[in-house]
Parts: sequence; structure tokens; C-alpha cells
Amino acid sequence: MAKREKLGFYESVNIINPEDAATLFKSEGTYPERFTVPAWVAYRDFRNKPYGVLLKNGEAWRSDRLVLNKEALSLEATDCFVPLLNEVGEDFVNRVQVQIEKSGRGRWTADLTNELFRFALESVCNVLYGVRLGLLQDIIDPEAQKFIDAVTLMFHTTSPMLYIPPKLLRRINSKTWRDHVQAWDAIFMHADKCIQNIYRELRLNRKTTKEYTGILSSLLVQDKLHIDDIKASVTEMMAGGVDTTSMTLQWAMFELARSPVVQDQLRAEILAARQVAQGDVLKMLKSIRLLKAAIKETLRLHPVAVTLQRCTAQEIILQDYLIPSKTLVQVGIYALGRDPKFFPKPELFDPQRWLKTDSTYFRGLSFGFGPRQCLGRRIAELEMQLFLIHMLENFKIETKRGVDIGTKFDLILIPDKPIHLTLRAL
Ligand code: HEM
Ligand code: 2DC
Repeated sequence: MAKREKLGFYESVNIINPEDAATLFKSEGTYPERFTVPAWVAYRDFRNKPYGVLLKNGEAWRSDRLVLNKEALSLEATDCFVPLLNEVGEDFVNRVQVQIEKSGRGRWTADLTNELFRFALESVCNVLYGVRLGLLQDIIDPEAQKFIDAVTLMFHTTSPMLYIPPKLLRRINSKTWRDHVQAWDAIFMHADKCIQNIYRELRLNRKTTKEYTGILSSLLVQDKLHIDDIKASVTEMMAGGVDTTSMTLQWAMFELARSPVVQDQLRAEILAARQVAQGDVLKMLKSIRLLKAAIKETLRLHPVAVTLQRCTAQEIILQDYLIPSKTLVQVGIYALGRDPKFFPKPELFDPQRWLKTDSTYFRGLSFGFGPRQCLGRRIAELEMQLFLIHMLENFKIETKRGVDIGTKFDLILIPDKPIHLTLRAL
């Protein structure tokens, strides 16, 4: 059951059983480490860039992460994200409405990949910087589009370097390495520009406004992290905020298009929640359990990360095997999500399965687990909830029947062909 395998030249123990995952995560300790993506470290070492939380370990990771948790995961902070993400969701709807009017047919059919990239970058930047980039307008800043393309290229060029050492590719000056460097250069350059703008503004306007102005301002004002560490982690969050939520939303709309009954249930839940909350969005988010389950269900079938990994901090026993300390263990969350032993009728898109508390133990792991879990989790969840609320209130989502979309590994998991969705005005 637990299987030894090689990931390139990395040996690892592979598991999918939720009980084993529980054992692994319960023993991970204070400084959990995952598999370090070699290409990402190689770039930073090559350019002499500091690591953010994504790549740090030990005490350096923990002290940064504790400060960042307060800004990105605490309830205090996340309540402030809601109005920022809500307005971006509303603007996406407006953009779709314009496209529908242009078509003159009451509907719009398209591959929404780039539209969703723009939405996701607009969203994460509003939370990070408290600034609208205007990416939901017809004409956008070419720098922003470059950033989006750079993140995709960065992921794409990372995967070959899981198997071939980046040092080697660098020595032979291969295209993969060059593209990878170019991609990260573009990412850092643009993020730096955004960060500098806020930094400058903050120095000019010394008056401390009471209004919430985003994660970066908060970090700068607090002065608990060194500016280089702030920059490194904010850059990671900006890059991490593009392909992850956008691809998940695309899959979510695809699944809802194929399950019109579920789609109607969600719409009914949202309408009821809106009425009860009387326009208070924060309140509304507390009564949309099925929508939250639908997002979990989407990530079960379409996780962003194919596996979770931990380097064991101590000896553990999995399925009668003794796993030594410092062993890389991978939880195959893609395989887990599709295994009938753990999810009956796994091919069925059924959000309700998450509302039965007895069958969810260590199964919802899409954002990882514990102190090392996804730092962007709350941003991602709120962004996706608010997006789907507004979309379902305004459009019927449809897709051509019988089109099978598979999954491709491009470091993150993505659709293996374009998904065409139709948005019909309600
Ligand atoms: C880490 C998934 C969106 C930033 C992770 C991990 C997973 C994950 C599985 C590894 C966790 C672990 O090892 O336990 C996802 C999914 C997303 C998403 C499914 C959306 C659907 C985001 C967003 C951001 C972000 C929007 C930025 C705002 C990060 C960072 C880490 C991380 C910085 C590394 C944290 C650390 O090592 O301390 N994510 N993510 N992610 N994610 Fe996300
Ligand atoms: C890729 O074998 C496959 O959230 C490898 O937002 C193991 C592995 C290790 C780390 C994982 C990675 C996989 C997939 C992408 C993840 C990453 C940790 C964080 C990252 C899951 C499964 C991601 C997408 C972050 C990326 C932030 C970055 C752009 C600065």
C-alpha cells in the first residue's frame, strides 16, 4: 500500500490512505518541510534573490510565516478581504454582461482561461496592495499581461527540472533554463514595481489612515519583517495567486455546467443567503455551505497540487512499515480524490458528500495541512466563493455535452485542452 518510488532521482514513500495522511501530518512538528522544487531554488541562488516562505525552512520559515499568517489567514485580516474581492467579482460579471450584449444573442461562449487569469491577478493584487489594476477592462497594461504569461511559463518550465537538475541545464544553457530565468525575472520585476509603488505612497502619506489598505501596507507599517523578506513573500503570493484560483474556477464552472441540478441548488442557496443577509456580504458568506462544499468537490477532482509532501521529522509507522526520520513522503491527493475506497462513485460531482461529517476525515487536503498549509488559502477561498456567488446570480453556465477534458501535469494540474463555456444571461 505504501509504495517506495523515485521522483526523478528523489526517493519517496507514496501514500493515499487518509489514515496514513493523518499519521504523517500529526507527526510533522513545528517546522514542516515539503519537497523543495529545485528550479525555484536554483533561480534564486542564480540571481541572489532571498527566499520567501515558500522556500524557507526551519526557524527562518517559522518566524516569517507567523507574521504572514496574521495578515493572510487570521479572521481579523480576512474579513477585510471581503469587500476587496467582492468588487472584483462584480466587475467580472459586468465584463461578461458587456460581452453578452456585444454578441446580441443573450450569451457568450469562450475559453475563459485568460479572462480568469486577469480576474485572479486583479483579485490578489487588490488584497495585497489595496489597488485596482484595471485588468477587467478591454485594454489592459501590457506589463500585467506579461506577468500573467510569465507565471504560466514559470510553471511550465519548472516540471522538466524535476527530472533534470537545473544546474546541468544551466551549464548547457538549455532553452528550458533560459525561459525559466526569463519568466522569474519578469515576475520579480513586475512585483517589485507594484511593491515600490505602495512603499513610496506610504512614505509620502505618513498620516495613518484607518482604512484597510492591503497586506503589504500592513506588513510595512508593522515593521516586524525585514523589507527583503516582505518583498520575497509578497512576490510569491502575487505569483501564486494567478493560475491556482483561476484554473479551479474554470473547473468549477465546467463541473456545474455538466451538473445543472447542482447548479440550480447552488443558485437557490445563494438567493436565500442574499435575502437573509440583506446585502451584508460578510453575513452572506456564513450561509452558503453547499457552495463551499462545491469548491471542495471541485478541488477533489481537480486539485492544483498532484501530491502533498512532507519530510518526516521523526520515525513513523505507515501500514506496518517503519518510515525513518527525514524520509520524503508524498500524499497523492489527485489519486486519493478519485479512489472509490475513499470517495464512493468518485466520478460523480456531488458537493453533498462533504456535508456528511462521518466520511471526510483527512480527505479534504487540497490546500495542504497544518502550519505549512497554503498561505493563500483564505484569499483563494473567499475569492472563489465571491466569484461563484456573482456568476450564479447572473448567468446560467453551460458547456457542450460529451466533451471529455483530461488533466495535464504542468507542475500544477491543468486541463489538457481548452474548456469552452457558455454564459447565458438569466
Ligand atoms: C502552498 C494549494 C492558492 C500561496 C500551497 C500548498 C498547496 C497549495 C497544496 C502546499 C501546502 C502544504 O505543503 O501543506 C493551493 C490551492 C490554491 C492556492 C489549491 C487555490 C485554489 C494560492 C494563492 C496564494 C498561494 C491564491 C497566494 C495568495 C501559497 C504559498 C504557499 C502555498 C506562499 C507556500 C506556503 C509555505 O510554504 O509556508 N498551496 N494554493 N496559494 N500557497 Fe497555495
Ligand atoms: C509539484 O513533484 C510536483 O501552491 C512536485 O501557489 C511536488 C510539488 C511540490 C510543491 C508544490 C508543487 C508540486 C505544485 C505547486 C505548489 C507547490 C507548493 C506551492 C505551489 C502546490 C506538487 C503553489 C502553486 C503556490 C506557488 C507559488 C509560487 C508561484 C511562488
